Amino acid sequence: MPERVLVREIPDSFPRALSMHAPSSAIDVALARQQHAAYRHVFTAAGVQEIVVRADEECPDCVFVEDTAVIVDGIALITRPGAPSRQPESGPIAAALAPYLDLVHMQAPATLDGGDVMCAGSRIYVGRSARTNGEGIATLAHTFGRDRVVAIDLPPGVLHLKCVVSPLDDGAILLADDSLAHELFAGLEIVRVPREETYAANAVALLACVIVAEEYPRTIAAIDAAGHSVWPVPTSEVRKADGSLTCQSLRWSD
Ligand code: CIR
Repeated sequence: MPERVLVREIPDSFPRALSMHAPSSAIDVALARQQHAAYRHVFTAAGVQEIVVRADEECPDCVFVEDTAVIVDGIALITRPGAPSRQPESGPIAAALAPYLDLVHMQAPATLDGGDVMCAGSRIYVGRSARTNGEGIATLAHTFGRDRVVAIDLPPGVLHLKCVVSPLDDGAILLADDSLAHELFAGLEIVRVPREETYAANAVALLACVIVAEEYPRTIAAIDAAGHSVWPVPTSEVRKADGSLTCQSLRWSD
């Protein structure tokens, strides 16, 4: 259970956020902010202390704070996000984390998006992707321990590792069907997400509940059957910018 959560406000420039495919309709910033508030409410209702960083209009993607840091065992690795337009996002997040955590700063030419990193069991899985390069993976391994880090080549078209897999609890993960080989996650219980609900494989597990994208009934039923209570939230606007749930926060205990 995280004690703290860091989120960042949505800028007016959010409709200019990166996306792999043009959305069918433009991002509605007011609706995006309502949906962000619904997401944030789950944490505060669970008693998690919230730290809020102000939006930066020059950074349309700044709500996606997960990509700017990887937090493990009291250390925050401040990343160089793989998209150059997103690299200025890391500085203000580092400043906001500094009172709570020891910071390590990734150096060029390394790039890594936090969305490519998943801690599950004793391991740290990292996706090699269009955003995360070999030097980024080497920095992750150097920072947190080579023995714990498992690198996975992502299939083409998958933006981040956690688009298809996310942790449910210490011993279980949610994994989209037909995405990654189950053998990669030996020792972990796999809760399967049907291929047509792949988007819902990105969920945020708190002690009290699991935050899941609404409108994915088979995934919600699978998480429920695995013994977790589910808190569905709306995601239509972040999804237009290739965002989902884990990417909207950084979570840790200190
Ligand atoms: C991007 O392309 O970088 C953003 N529009 C979306 C980032 C989503 N981040 C994540 O899933 N960790």
